[in-house]
Amino acid sequence: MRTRATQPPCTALCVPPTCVLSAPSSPTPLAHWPNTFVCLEEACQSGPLMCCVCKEYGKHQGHKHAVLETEANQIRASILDMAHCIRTFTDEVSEYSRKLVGIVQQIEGGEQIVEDGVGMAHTEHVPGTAESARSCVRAYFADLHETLCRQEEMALSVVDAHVRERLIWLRQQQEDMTILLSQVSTACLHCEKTLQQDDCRVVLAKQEISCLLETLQKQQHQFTELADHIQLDAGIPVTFTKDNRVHIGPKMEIRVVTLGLDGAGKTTILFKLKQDEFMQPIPTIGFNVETVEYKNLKFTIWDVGGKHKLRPLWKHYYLNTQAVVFVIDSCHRDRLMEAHSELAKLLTEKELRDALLLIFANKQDVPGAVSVEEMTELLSLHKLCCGRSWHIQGCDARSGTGLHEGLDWLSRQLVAAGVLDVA
Ligand code: G3D
Ligand code: MG
Repeated sequence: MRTRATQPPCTALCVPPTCVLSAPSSPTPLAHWPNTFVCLEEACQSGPLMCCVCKEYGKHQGHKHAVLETEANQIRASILDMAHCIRTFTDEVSEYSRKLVGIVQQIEGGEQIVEDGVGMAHTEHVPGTAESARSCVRAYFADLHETLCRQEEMALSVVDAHVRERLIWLRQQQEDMTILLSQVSTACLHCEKTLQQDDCRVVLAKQEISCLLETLQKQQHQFTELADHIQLDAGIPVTFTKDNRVHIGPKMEIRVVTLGLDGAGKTTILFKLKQDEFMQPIPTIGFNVETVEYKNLKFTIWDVGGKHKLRPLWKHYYLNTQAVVFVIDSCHRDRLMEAHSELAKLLTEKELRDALLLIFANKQDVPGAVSVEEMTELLSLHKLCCGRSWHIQGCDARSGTGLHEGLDWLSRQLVAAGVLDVA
């Protein structure tokens, strides 16, 4: 018995042109497939089943060659189409693989044959992008290292200068104390000698002794005053700024300039920080300067008049300024654009390039005041202050609300992390 499993079916290509179809007489070898018919063509008889052409095109009816040819041509055309697609696809994959090889080579670098000036070919090492990236990192860190070494040297020279000055002063003090001790012992000797002399000489020495005792008393008084004022302490408290400068001493001095339009509340802020009490401010004609101590920082704050005529003077206060406090009146919406343009001008100043910028959105106590968020939006602060260390803080200078938060931000920006004494 012919089975499907043991022999392949007849294909279209093996079908003879004159294949004749006939209903299989019963019993047939394919009796288990009652609806199929066997091609009676002799060549098909050797196949296991009805040939596929009979199956597709003409059960009982003979092969329809025209249809067969059309179908075959369609298949051929689709094979050709597919072949074209496959070619394109192969080209694309090859191109991609070629690119991959190229990229790997570019990353790894390697030997390349190049011609010299006289046409002699020789191999040359071409650095890959990996090598270039490594060189870039090395150059960056070498630069950083150099900067750090320079900063370290500068910081050490500050410490050395401090130590030198302090030792000079201490040695001077040592010398002064030696002289003082010798003067005291000379006076004591003199007194002792006088004590042993007869009455007449003692009386004669009265003037000299009282002068001596008076001098000694003066020296003692001076010494006590000095000792009260000077704390003998071997400690050298060191603080670092974020730009790696070193500061020696219990308080770090920071120069701040307070700017803003007239009436924004600059003077009120300064007075509030200084005295922690509200004083009726008078319009600032020139400038006010106050020292405000906060945590381990000592802010020297320059409050410069904000009237239109005085604004050209602002630039005289920029030199060595580490921070600008720009005060804005939050309840004066119609002056916001004027404040914006003054701030924009300020930010273009070369001397203030590295200065921190703290913006106080003042008068937040006034109903309807522009909020910090709205102010940030209205003045396009993110765009305006891009690339600079800045912060906007809402405040009310009359009560002092928000002022210390602003100074806290400044402290955090100025002093290297971990060094700030937050006590
Ligand atoms: P300036 O130094 O920037 O020019 P001033 O501004 O400090 O002289 O303040 C201008 C006015 O605003 C003052 O009022 C002051 O009392 C007031 N002011 C300052 N800060 C605040 C605040 O936070 N809230 C409120 N409500 N008023 C404030 P006068 O009336 O004296 O002009
Ligand atoms: Mg003022």
